[in-house]
Amino acid sequence: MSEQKPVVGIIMGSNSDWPTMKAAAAMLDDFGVPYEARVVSAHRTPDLMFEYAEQARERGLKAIIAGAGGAAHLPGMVAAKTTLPVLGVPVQSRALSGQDSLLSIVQMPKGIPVATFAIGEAGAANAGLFAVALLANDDAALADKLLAFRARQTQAVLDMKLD
Ligand code: RP5
Repeated sequence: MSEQKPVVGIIMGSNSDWPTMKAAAAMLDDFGVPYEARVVSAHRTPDLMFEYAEQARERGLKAIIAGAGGAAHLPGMVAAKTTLPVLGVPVQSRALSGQDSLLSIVQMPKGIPVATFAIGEAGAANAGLFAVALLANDDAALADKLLAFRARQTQAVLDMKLD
């Protein structure tokens, strides 16, 4: 985590979500985007969740990446209390492999959007990339880094060899 003032908040329902949500943090690290990461549970710390969401904009955050598993209410409830973009990551649950998390997060009723990503690490990494893309709208240097990332990714595929 950088010493600069965070512009992205990464929150998750439990520290058991961190191995997944680390992929979002790693992406932000790669792009030099300052972020904070902490556990905020919809069910176990509801007052903290509301406080976090209510104060996020005034603290300077531009987006919140929220990951949760099971009955994953965190992204939707946070979105209900802030007008910042909320990026929801369904964490792979033990009982239902994250199908429950995905449906809980993606099926928001009209009026309160949560941008929902794939289950697990790929979703977390893409949420990080999506936050970078949002910030790049007002940051030409970050937009250049995003283009360079895409170019490297394209080249890596072009360079792939098969046995
Ligand atoms: C959710 O319950 C968390 O987001 C986590 O994915 C799941 C299990 O939490 P722990 O029992 O591991 O703390 O609230």
